[in-house]
Amino acid sequence: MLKTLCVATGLLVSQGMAAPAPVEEVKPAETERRELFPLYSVGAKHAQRTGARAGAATPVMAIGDRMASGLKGPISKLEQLAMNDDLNTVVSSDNMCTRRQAMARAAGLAAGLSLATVNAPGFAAGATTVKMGSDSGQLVFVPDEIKVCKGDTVTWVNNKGGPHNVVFDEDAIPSGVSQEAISMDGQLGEEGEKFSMKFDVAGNYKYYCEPHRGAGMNAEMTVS
Ligand code: CU1
Repeated sequence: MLKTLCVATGLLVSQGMAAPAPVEEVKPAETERRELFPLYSVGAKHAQRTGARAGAATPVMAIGDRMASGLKGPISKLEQLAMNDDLNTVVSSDNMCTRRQAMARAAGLAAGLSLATVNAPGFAAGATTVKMGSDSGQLVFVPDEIKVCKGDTVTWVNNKGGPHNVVFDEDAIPSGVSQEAISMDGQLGEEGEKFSMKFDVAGNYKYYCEPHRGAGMNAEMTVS
C-alpha cells in the first residue's frame, strides 16, 4: 500500500515536474527562431553587396570610355580602331593564321605597343618545336604532323635515339622551294642539339630523317 502510494506519488511528482517543463521550453525556442528569422535583413545586405559590385564595375567602364574618347587613354584613337579591327578578325576569320596574327596584334596594342611595332613583319610569328625521337626512344618525329603559319620558325630538337636529321622530300614540297635550302646538311648526334628553319611559302611539306627513314621516321607539315 505504501509502496503503491510511493510509486503513485513518484509518478505524480515526476509528471508534475516534467509536464510544465517542455511547455516552458517551447516558447523560448520559438522566440529564438523568430529572432533568427531576420533573414530578410541578410538578403538586404546581400542586395547591397551586389549593388556595390555593380558600382565597382563602373570605373572599368569609365576607363573604356576614356579610351574611346582618345583623351588620356593608354592607347590612341587610331590604335584602338586598329585593335577593334583585329578583334573582329579574331572573331570572324576562319583562318587559323589570320586569327593568330590579329590576336597578337590586338594584344600588342592593348599592351601599349605602337602600330608600327605590331605591323612589322614577323611580329606575330610563331615558333614550333618538333622532337626527334620520342621520350621513350621510338624513332619518330613528335609530333609527326604540324600546322604552322607563313613566317613561322620550326625547330627540331634531337631528343632520343639519334643521330637524326631533317630532309625534305623534293617531290612533296611546294614548287619553287629549294629542297636543299630547307633541309639539313649534316645530322644531330648529341641530345639537345637543334636545327631551326623559317618557312615563308605556303603549302604542304613532307620530310624524313635520313638514318631512320626505313624505320618510318617520316613527318609532314602544312604552312598556311
Ligand atoms: Cu632519325
